[in-house]
Amino acid sequence: MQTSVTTIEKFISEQENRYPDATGELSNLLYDIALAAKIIAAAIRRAGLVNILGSAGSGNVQGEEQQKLDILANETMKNCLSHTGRVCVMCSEEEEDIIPIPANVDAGKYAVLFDPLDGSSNIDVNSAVGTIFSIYRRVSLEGRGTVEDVLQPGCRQVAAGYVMYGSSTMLIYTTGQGVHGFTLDPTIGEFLLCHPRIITPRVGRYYSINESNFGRWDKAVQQAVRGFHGDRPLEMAGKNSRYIGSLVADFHRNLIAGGVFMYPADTKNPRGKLRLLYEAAPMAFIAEQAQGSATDGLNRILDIVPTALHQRTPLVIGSREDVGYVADTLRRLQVSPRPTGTLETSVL
Ligand code: AHM
Ligand code: MG
Repeated sequence: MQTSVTTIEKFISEQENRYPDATGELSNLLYDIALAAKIIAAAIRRAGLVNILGSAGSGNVQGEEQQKLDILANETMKNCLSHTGRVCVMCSEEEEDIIPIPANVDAGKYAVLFDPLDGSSNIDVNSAVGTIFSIYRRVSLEGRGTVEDVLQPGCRQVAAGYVMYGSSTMLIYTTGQGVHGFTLDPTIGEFLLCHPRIITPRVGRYYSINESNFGRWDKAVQQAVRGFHGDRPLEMAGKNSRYIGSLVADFHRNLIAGGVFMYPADTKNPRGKLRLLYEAAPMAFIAEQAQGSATDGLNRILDIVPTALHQRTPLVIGSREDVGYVADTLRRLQVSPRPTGTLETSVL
């Protein structure tokens, strides 16, 4: 039996020790999230057994059906974060407004945003789902946090990550010092380092997109996807298709094996389906830290200045050359109005 392992706690504190000014607050915030992940993972594992699957009968703010585990995951994240004194405000994909911390708790210096259980339509069929989180330093000057603390462009994130509840539970995070992955060992209840410094391949093996939307995309997106089919061999070598319909699982596979995930705008979702703050921005931070990239098709995701908590965005994310190929194709074939509130766009 292996006796030398690196726990997430040891790894984070070793990373932090490199910075003499670090106070440990961000590290502790990451442990809080790791604790929430263990609680959610345990609930998901038990779900099939205790028959708590199924709709809770209440819609979320996007009018989508909310599953019971969505509620449990949302409450778990809030409970693990709100009383620590490290957080000034929270924000969840499942709630309409910002979530203030309790009045009797001192406000901390971080704003935390999360999608407590992404891909929840996959729960009933026992496919992978995940929790996505994003952390910003507060910008409001005093008191409890405000909406201004959460409406920040992704390039200001101090940390982001996701937990994937799959055949095993994994936690992947970045604090801007590379991307690191941990697997939960259920026998000892610890996340153990398994993927230090993840670098995603420059060119991917896979493309991941919901092709049932093909007829609803504009011509430029169709053309880019035809490239992935292998129909434009001079521009793009054909790729294998993989799509689960669970962003965390689709993104994770492509991060490790190389690939591009796309959820473009379509006639049903003219601004895209995925949420900028809870899905696109944190995943974009991770992708860039792994030497991949992320755009809304044309513009860098991390430069978009959010104007609303539940703003949606088209998303093209993954291996750098594949994301660049999509941007080149869209630029050549379409003149798309730039989304409002975009900072100076980085050259891809
Ligand atoms: P959710 O936040 O309501 O779970 O929706 C987001 C999910 C993503 O995980 C996934 O990439 C996408 O929706 C799949 O959408 P579709 O079923 O339209 O392909
Ligand atoms: Mg989601």
